[in-house]
Amino acid sequence: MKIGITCYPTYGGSGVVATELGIELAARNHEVHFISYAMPIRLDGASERIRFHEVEVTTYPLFDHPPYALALATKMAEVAEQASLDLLHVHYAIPHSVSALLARMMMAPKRLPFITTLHGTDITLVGSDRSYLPITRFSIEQSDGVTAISKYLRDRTVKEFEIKRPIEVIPNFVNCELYKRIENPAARAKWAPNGEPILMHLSNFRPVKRVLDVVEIFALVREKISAKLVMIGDGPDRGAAEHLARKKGLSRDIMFLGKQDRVYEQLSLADLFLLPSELESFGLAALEAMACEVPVVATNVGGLPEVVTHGVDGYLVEPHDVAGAAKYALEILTRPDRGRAMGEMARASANSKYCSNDIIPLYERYYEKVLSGAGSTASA
Ligand code: GMT
Repeated sequence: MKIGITCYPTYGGSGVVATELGIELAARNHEVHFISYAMPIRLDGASERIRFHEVEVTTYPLFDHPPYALALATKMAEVAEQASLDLLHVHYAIPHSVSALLARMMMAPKRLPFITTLHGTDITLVGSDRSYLPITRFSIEQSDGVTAISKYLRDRTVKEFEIKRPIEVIPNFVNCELYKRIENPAARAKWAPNGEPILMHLSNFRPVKRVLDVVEIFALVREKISAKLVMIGDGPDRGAAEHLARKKGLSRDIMFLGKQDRVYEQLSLADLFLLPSELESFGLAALEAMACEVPVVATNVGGLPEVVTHGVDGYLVEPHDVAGAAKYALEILTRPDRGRAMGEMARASANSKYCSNDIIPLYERYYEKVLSGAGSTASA
């Protein structure tokens, strides 16, 4: 198949999923065309069957806000024509599904179906804002196929947007051959020279991730035991988190690495992963940690209970419950045997439910279904 993929190319779960999907599809002999304003992170010349098409947004003094959605629609139609695309697959509804809808109309009478994958904040935060809700609902209804990355997100979309059409749940995935535990004592020793346990967090440091809670949880852990915290990623709350770390006298114990390319190398070094988000439609970072045999302490929100099983491969607490999270963190870190056993369960869960080898064929089958014209009808 010839597939056009559009996503946000920046540091964030939906862009990562879209990029990894494109790489996996190319490895399965599909031709993949990424259409976005910049080369997606993690897409570094991955395959000769992958092309990148940059959307250039012309500005003009009249435009306070250059109309990216229109430039994107134009580029989608152009690429579809030149590369004879079979379909477009857009990640994150706003504004990508609207651009795809325009591109489909521009291509008529040639057929250019499009699939929208919902990732989370496109529904729960941005999409539910009154200024975007009607057009988000319209573009979902108009899509030739719609997928959501968790049951939670599908159900919430159907309820809040009063969607009548079927939405297929295709969960996020991880490359289980790449994301696996590789012991590296020398690398560990750089962060934890005295064999301290290592806690880790990875996100885009947006308010929804509650990175200050990560620091607070660590501070409570640190009151009881020696430990180190590694923070991976960057975003609006990084400065506040660094400030809090300094205020608590923990600068030597907390390392802020910023954005990293091969996060599996770091995740493999962790003893515990913290994800105390206010909301998480799936929690891809938690899954990536689990694949590396790292147990997770996360919040009992959104799609996270579909990923983390409380008491088996991690623990779930209510949002803002810093003390509860610290208690569970200590339970894991002070009993390394328990931590390792939970880590192995985490890997087993990732392996059995979320490996790319099992999930990518679900996308391929869904593409075929949409191409056959059956994407808007319920599965048998
Ligand atoms: O919050 C983020 O990490 C960004 C956001 C995105 O769209 O880039 O992430 C959403 O999509 C990820 C990939 O499907 C999910 O793993 C995240 O749970 C989801 N974020 C939220 O729901 C807050």
